[in-house]
Amino acid sequence: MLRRMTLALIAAMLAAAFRPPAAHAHAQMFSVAVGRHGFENVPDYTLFVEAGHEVTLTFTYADMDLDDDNPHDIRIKGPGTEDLPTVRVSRDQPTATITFVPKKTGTLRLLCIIPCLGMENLVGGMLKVQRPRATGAPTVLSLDLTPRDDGSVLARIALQAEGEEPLADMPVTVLLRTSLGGDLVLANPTTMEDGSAAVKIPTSGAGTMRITAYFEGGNGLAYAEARGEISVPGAAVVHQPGALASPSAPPALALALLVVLGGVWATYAYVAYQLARIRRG
Ligand SMILES: [Cu+2]
Repeated sequence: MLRRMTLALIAAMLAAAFRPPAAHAHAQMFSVAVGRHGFENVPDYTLFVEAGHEVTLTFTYADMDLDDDNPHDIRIKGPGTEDLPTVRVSRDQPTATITFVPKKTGTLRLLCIIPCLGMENLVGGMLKVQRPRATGAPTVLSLDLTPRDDGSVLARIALQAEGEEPLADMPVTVLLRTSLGGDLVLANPTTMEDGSAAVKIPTSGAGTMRITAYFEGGNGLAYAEARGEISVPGAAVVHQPGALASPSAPPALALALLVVLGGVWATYAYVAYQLARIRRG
């Protein structure tokens, strides 16, 4: 029964979210490929974990395609990690595990501490230790991102309890993942009668926007989140410079400017002339 409920919830979350959440509450087991292109092939690998709950990281060697061995000594650095082991993955030892309980919220670093091929890609890993998430009756949050004609993006959120029952009057948070890796809170709407909320997100140029919406849970309801990505095209409308900032100012504006400036200088000249006359007098 419980297993069926769990499966149904996972299926619903997968269907609702564009991508499954990075971390499930309390099942903090992660498999991390380690190779010359970075942790999981990216130089800025980031993992979100909950404080106060055990985290298990299983590292797997990802440089098997090289002719030579390229061992990596992996370490977690940051407050409270002094006693953690440094583990090695290599051709002969392709997996290694670190298990620990992050005590405090904050950011821990994940890095390779020996010279290796691609070492520059293995120094920027991060473990973001977050507040423990509320547990309770399962909730499902869905996020839908649609581009609007004015260049902004409309984020529509729906929050439901089990059995698709809408959850009204609940605070949800909409975050933007910035290029620096931080999260920026965009809005904190409250769900309406039908469990929905909508937020207009301004865009600041072309690129991919990564949006996360979450419901904190509490009062017997579990945490829920959904993530989405949307590619924003040229969005030239957003930061259009004023007419005078353009390389060639339109003639009418240039003329107007000339008249105004001319007026100012004429006034100066008149005052100077009057002063000279008074002095002579
Ligand atoms: Cu290495």
